[in-house]
Amino acid sequence: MPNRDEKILVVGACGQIGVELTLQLRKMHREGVVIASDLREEHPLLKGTGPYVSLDIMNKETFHVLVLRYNITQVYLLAAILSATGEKNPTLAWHINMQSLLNVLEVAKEENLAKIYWPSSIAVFGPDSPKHNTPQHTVIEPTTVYGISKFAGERWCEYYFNRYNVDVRSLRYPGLISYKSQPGGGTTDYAIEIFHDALSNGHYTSFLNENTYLPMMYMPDAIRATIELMEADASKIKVRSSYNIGAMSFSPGDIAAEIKKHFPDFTIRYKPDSRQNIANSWPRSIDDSEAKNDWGWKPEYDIERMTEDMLKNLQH
Ligand code: NAD
Ligand code: AKB
Repeated sequence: MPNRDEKILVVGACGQIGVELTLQLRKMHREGVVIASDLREEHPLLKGTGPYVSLDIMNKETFHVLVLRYNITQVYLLAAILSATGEKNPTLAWHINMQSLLNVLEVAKEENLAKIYWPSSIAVFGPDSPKHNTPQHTVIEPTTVYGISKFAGERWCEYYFNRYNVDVRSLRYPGLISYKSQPGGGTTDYAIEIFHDALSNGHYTSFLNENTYLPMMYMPDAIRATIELMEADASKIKVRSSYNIGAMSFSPGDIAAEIKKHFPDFTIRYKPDSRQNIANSWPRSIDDSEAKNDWGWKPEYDIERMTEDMLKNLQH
């Protein structure tokens, strides 16, 4: 049951996850409880569904004032620079990914906010981490600036929880596949582009090789995981850095074969670019048994069901 005094701020609400998370949170709460914010103009799907404010999360003072003005009790921080974009400007990616989190954690500490959500990623793992069923606790030596910032962010989350009792919760999302809003510059974006190109011209040129396996998840599972984690009793949250969560693992070859079941004339060509190196450094599949044991995580979508749903929705 949502608490009547809860006031939720989503930062980065116009991005791939933010739009869908905001819409889902608004379904669950009374009108006006969920405030969406972003640097960008309000996303068309959010218009008319609730309050929207323009916010640069890098400005701690403005954020702090907003928290006080709206009596915010929970923050979902989704603003970040993703893996592929991060490699183009590493110092900017580090600055934005770290400072945004520190601003939120500091204000959460100062104002005693009830709960914070901040996502990490499978990008925390590096080439020396086990590739198959990568465990929760293992070698973590990321080689991308995005992964380094996510790993440092996880340490900060655990630190603020242990030192200041800030109830911050986190998931290491796999690559997320969705149709409502565009992806924001990641290495797993191919798995979304392929659907759009399959429908618009029957062909896709993949920037990853045919056999590049990566952990993936359909957006409805990711949104549900986020909300289930945030609603779980605090006593169940044993991992205060960030939880591994998984759903499926596939390669560009696999997803092309799945699309071909629906469109037999679909063709694919492989032309790997610099994103191949990023993908090579990441796990192929994830062990999410701690999330399953601690707070009951269970994915619903596999590659078949996800492909069917993506194609159905993109054709409407
Ligand atoms: P996205 O790039 O689609 O969205 C990020 C949003 O943040 C954008 O709308 C952007 O305008 C906004 N933003 C950027 N800088 C800002 C600032 N200074 N102030 C306010 N807003 C700002 O990203 P996403 O895919 O929705 O990812 C959200 C979070 O989830 C990120 O932390 C990302 O690392 C993480 N994540 C995403 C995936 C995925 O596959 N999408 C996988 C793992 C982790
Ligand atoms: C990316 O590819 O950068 C993201 C991620 C897995 O964190 N989708």
